[in-house]
Amino acid sequence: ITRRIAMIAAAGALISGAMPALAADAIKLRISTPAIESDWHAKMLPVFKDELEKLAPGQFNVEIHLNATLFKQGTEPAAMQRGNLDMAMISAQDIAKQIPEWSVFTAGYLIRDPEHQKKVFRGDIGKQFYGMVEEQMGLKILDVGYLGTRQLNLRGDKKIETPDDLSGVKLRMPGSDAWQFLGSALGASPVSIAFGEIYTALQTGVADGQDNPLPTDKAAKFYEVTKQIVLTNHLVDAIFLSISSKTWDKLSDDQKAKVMEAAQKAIAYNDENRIRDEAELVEFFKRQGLSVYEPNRDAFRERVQKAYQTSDFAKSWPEGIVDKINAVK
Ligand code: KDO
Repeated sequence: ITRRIAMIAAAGALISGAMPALAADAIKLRISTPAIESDWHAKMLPVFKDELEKLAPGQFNVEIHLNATLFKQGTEPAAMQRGNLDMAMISAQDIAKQIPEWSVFTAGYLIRDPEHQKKVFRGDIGKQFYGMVEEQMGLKILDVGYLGTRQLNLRGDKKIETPDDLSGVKLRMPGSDAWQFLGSALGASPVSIAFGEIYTALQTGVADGQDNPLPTDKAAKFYEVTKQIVLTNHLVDAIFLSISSKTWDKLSDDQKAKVMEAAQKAIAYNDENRIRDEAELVEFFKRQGLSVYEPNRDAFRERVQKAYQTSDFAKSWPEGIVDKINAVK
């Protein structure tokens, strides 16, 4: 047996010596996400994979796992920290569980629009906050992606003008303190449900509503089981394409640069498609029979901003950070 193993090993060495681009030599990059196939942040992953293959042929083996089949929503950071997962698209809410300063980015009505988001995270503030993630969590954020601007999407047909109108509304939010807090700040009664279970929860009435950006509402067909979309614009949401330092540190400088380049191409693809979609989708939902309208946004903004300013979260925000974020033009 030993001889046979030795022979196989020798043959392997021979083959890999002759063909360095063999898949067996390639660095495996396993990506896990709760995103569904038809949504833009899922569609950007094959873009990442193809770009990386073009830039570094045969050097990487990108494996994409959608629908939270590999890791449950929100457990990806811990999986990457343990070295069980290479890459994921994580949220500020996920990060805030371990780095309380990050909760500033879970606050509603802070980031103004996709452009503001890019400038904040690609500038000095991003450097400071990405540094914390690298040092404290052992994760490297490659780039920020625009997930979209979150809106309310409800089963009932009662018109919503102000946060008071949401009183008693069971609003599905993802399962973490930061998300639940946002639901309460909006005036609703938050219920924690994973992304993959939203459709059924809306269908059966376990939830009266949910909040997601319009492109996701379309991709997940939530319009089939809801009657209205209230354009609150309450959270300009981000996803952070990240890689475990355990994987990142194994790469050569050249490979790092190529992974970064492919990540930025994928993010650009996601952002362009989402921004275009958001401009067009109101009409789509109206054609599906939903009523889509703007509530009293000032009333929502005032209530949500006050809730965050006076929250425990705010106690951990770096001094002056809100002013600094506001000042980014
Ligand atoms: C959601 O569960 O509502 C959410 O939009 C939260 C995001 O942080 C992100 O996890 C997203 O779901 C998934 O990628 C599914 O689109």
